[in-house]
Amino acid sequence: MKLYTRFAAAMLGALAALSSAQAQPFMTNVYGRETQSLNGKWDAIVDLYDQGRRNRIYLDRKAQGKTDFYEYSFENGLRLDVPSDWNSRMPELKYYEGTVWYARRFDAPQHEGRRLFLHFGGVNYRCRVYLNGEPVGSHEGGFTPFQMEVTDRVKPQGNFLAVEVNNTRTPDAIPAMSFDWWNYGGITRDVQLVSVPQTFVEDYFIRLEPAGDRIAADVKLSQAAAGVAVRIEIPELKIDRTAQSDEQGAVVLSIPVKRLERWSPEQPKLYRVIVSTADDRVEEQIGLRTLRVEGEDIYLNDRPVFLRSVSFHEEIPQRRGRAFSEADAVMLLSEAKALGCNAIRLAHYPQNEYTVRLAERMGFLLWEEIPVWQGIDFANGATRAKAEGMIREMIHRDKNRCALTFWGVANETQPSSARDEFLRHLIRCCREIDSTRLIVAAFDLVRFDRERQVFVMNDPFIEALDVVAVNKYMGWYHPWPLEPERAVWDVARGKPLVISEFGGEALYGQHGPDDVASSWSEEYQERLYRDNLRMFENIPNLRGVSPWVLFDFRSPFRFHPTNQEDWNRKGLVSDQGYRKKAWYLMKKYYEEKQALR
Ligand code: GCB
Repeated sequence: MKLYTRFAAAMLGALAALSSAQAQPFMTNVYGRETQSLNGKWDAIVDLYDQGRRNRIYLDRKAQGKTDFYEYSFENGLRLDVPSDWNSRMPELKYYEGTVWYARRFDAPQHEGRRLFLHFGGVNYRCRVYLNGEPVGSHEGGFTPFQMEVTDRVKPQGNFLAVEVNNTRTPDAIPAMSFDWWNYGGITRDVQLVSVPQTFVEDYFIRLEPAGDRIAADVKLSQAAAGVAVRIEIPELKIDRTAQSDEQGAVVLSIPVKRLERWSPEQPKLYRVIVSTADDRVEEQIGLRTLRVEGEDIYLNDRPVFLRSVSFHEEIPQRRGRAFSEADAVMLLSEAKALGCNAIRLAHYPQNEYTVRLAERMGFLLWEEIPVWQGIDFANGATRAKAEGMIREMIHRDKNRCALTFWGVANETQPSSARDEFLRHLIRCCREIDSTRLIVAAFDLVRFDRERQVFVMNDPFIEALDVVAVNKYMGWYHPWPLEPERAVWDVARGKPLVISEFGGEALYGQHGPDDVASSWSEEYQERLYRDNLRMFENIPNLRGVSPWVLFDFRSPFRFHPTNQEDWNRKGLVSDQGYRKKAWYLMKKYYEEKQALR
């Protein structure tokens, strides 16, 4: 009963978080549904002065009479790939921040008696969607999915879909005015037309209960349909259970399980799970494992774990563009695997579902966060509502991924009562939907206490977290106050601590003295890594490290004309895919850590 109430409350909460102007909550596991891809070449119009809406260009009118004319046409103009970003399409759009209209036609035959939804994996940053000349919804937030029901609006032939996309930075947005990555604009993830029966399996949350001997399965049908038989099958475990939905259209089961092979980075076992009704059937691979924090340790399947992590942005450096495909996910994750990682911090926003799903199959523990990245207007209620929408959308999408270990609520925030209230609210939202993950935030507040000669941090907010994470750039933004091997930490004792960022810049192929930061040399970066790894031995509650960052990435405020050229050069791997010296050092460190297990 208690479980059920929590699930129902979470669903209601998800609804409440979305303002009426926004899209409805979306179905889980869209890739397990009957879909028609709307990816491909779309027509586009660049609308620098935001005149398209006033001129209703989404009507796509054509001159009829002799006196008619329209000062636009989607035909024979700019073409953009979906998914992709516009910045990498041509030099004129490299720095563009503003509005671009996307449009395409599609047919949708054979959907008699079905419900249809337009599903967007991600559009950066805000968008309005128009179908056959009518507005059908809008969304804000560049890194989470949304959907719109279009059942009564789709024609068998000749539909015209227009999307007004805008990536202007604003102080009330998340992220806000400045952030250290490229502000790629566009429809950056898959677009699909999803076809489902009238009453369909909208949502489910399937996981191993903390004691490890039962599987919890919560299912929610799309309509509050009582008395519908909902079946859950896990053939390999010989589980086949059917239960009737209640008056909310919900089913809550707790199923005993024996001889389970648990998911872990070493053995990323997944089971085929089928959720069905007489009308609908959704299938996917789900892993089962337990997770908890006890004292200063993180336990996965009752064994303490040390995170050999790394971060990357959702970017393919060699292509200079947003990552969006499964092939992109293979590239990013293979390099993390080669480094010896068992964990990834997905920086600094929810990345696409291909990456998350493949990471799970490859055996990475995941940290996923929303882009509450410095400079957020914490006192603004509208901003808080946006953050809530994002965190709910992220958890809603990925809660069935057992690889998901951490929900990250913030990166580098300064203490204030407005911040505390904002973040506490986000944590409540997380726990309401999913009480099984560890809540984490990254801080940049560690400083050297000269009197005590130790590193300390003073932010009472850490009490609200399961795991405390620190970004610390010793040897780069902060000179060493003493020898690295004497640098002792007394930070967040009693809780597990993770170094969520450290590192420094080097230009691949550039050689120079290992003690001059401005040499931007591989030798300097390598030494900086060596020093930091030494310091890590003196952090008693250290339970994981995550170098910043796997690849060089594009950032518009990295101005140095020869060493940076709009690139943040902290990558262990260059923009061309070459490994720098520090990569090899880090790999050795991870090999040694693994051997200690
Ligand atoms: C940080 C940020 C990260 C930056 C990094 C840097 O502390 O969390 O997003 O890219 O520093 O390179 O300065």
